[in-house]
Amino acid sequence: MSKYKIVMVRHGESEWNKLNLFCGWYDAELSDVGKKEAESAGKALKNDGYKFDIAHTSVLTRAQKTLEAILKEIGQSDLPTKTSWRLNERHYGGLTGLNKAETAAKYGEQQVQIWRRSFDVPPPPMEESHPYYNKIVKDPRYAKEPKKEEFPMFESLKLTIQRTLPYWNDVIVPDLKAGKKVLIAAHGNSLRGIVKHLDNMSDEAIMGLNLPTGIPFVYELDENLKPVVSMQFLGDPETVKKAMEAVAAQGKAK
Ligand code: DG2
Repeated sequence: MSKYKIVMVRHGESEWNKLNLFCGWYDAELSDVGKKEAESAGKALKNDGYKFDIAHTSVLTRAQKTLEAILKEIGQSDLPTKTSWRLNERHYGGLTGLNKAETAAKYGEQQVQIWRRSFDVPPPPMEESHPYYNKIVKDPRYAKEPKKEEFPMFESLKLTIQRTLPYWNDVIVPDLKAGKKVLIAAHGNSLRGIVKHLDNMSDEAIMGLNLPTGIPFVYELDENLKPVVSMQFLGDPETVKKAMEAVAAQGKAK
């Protein structure tokens, strides 16, 4: 029997999604399309009568602006919100800022597929000479956390899950167990990590999952936090399918 309900959403299209660049911890803004997607996500939630007690989001602007737009649409702009680097996108290391299609043309689509979707093969590290190294490492929002020794220079999905799951278990689950209605606005890969955990997906199965931007999805969980309803998108299935395929295709050489 369903005891808990949680809604998750990947942020709307970012400027770097639009340019098809590996983004990771680079703090890209939402594109105009992304702003519209965020508004539509809010409208879809409003149409279905959703109200929340708490929201969780990452440190990154694209997730926070998406959340803001959603909350505005549902008339809950003052909703208590917790922010954590643990919900950030996976750190794309040395790939950050590279064009996904150009990288596929250079290294092969198979290699890019491994970097984007394998469970435990990490991208190359972000070296100090990387053009975005200082912008990310010296960002004042990371002054307190993550600690120097846990600040990533690259992350596979496995490593992303290792830092996201403690937040799920220690912060989000207690909110659910306290009876709160929870909304998470985060990223393609931090959410894939949570989904893998909830649905107990194999390392192979998670490779095939591409989350679309700006389409909320719902999980209903039983008292043991096992899904009764898994990943139910608030959108028509054909649109969701096409949006997922478009994300998968970002790693194809042009
Ligand atoms: C994308 C995900 O993250 O990229 O970092 O480029 O969700 O923050 O837009 P998001 C990025 P893929 O893993 O789909 O290539």
